[in-house]
Amino acid sequence: MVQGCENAVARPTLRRAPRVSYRNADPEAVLHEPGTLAVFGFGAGATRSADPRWLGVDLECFDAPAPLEIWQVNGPVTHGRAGELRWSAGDGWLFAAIELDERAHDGTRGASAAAYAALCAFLATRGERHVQRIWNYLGAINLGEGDNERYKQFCDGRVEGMGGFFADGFPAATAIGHHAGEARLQVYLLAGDQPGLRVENPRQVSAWHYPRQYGRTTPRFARAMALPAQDALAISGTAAVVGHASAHQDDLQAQLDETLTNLEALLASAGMKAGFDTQSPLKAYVRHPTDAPHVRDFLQHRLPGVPVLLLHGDICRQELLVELDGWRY
Ligand code: 3EB
Repeated sequence: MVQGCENAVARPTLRRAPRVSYRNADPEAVLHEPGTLAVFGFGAGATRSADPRWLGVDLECFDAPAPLEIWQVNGPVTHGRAGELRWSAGDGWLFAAIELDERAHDGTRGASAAAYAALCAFLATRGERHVQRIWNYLGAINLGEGDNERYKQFCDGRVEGMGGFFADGFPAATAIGHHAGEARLQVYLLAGDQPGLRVENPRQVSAWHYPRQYGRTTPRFARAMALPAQDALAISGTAAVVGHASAHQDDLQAQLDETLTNLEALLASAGMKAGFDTQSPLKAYVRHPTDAPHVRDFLQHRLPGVPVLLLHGDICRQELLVELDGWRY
């Protein structure tokens, strides 16, 4: 019965990272392609789909027409809905998304607690429970003073909702403000059946160790996550933060330079070669629409050939004008 007994002790195959790309296409056509795990449209004008793998992100894109963001895996994908969240799964990877109205959850804190509680409860039922990457989009992120700023309420609710779920460490993350109405909270994630490797940036204090001045509850995220096969680095929202402080207040050019320095430090920390290429899609979140052309020119010059999606989004610290996130394959 036993043949090839040298293979009798099976080594788990390390999962190949999902491919993330931007493309101008019809969402239904992309959803019909084999291996499509998720498709994202951007802004109010995005073509919609009833498929649970489709998500309309509440951020406007500065490029017209806005491309789709597409996640694809090897092999067949199943999908469904579970309460207020929707999900898809294939090849050991899981996409899950939830969109809540804060008015039904007693505000920002309650909505973020509910979103994280629902996502964590769902993940606990799945084999793919190693969250590699998570995105959070909320309205009016900088509204409110001090500890009452909406971003800080979001941080409070995030910790409340996640409970002990991330006891082994936090995923890589992004938290950005949209302009599609204060009450809409969107959270979506990529999880897998194998753990990734968390990467911190030696130039920056780990977010969960930020001092008290940034809020009652520290932001809970890793600076980046190397996916299980080490074939991709998922990079968190990265801005001009040095140590724990925001650098170059109100100076867009200097913030862009500092952000690229942070990204290169992160690649080095992950043991990766310097630089980004045509396979490494990035997003740039720009606070002021009038800054978008400069950000586009800067990135084309400094990161030639790199696919960049330029989005209108508010960074969670008022003084920060731009933030980048994305993938390095
Ligand atoms: C920073 O470095 C910028 O709260 O999930 C970046 C990425 C930031 C994720 C989050 C916040 C978050 O602190 C802000």
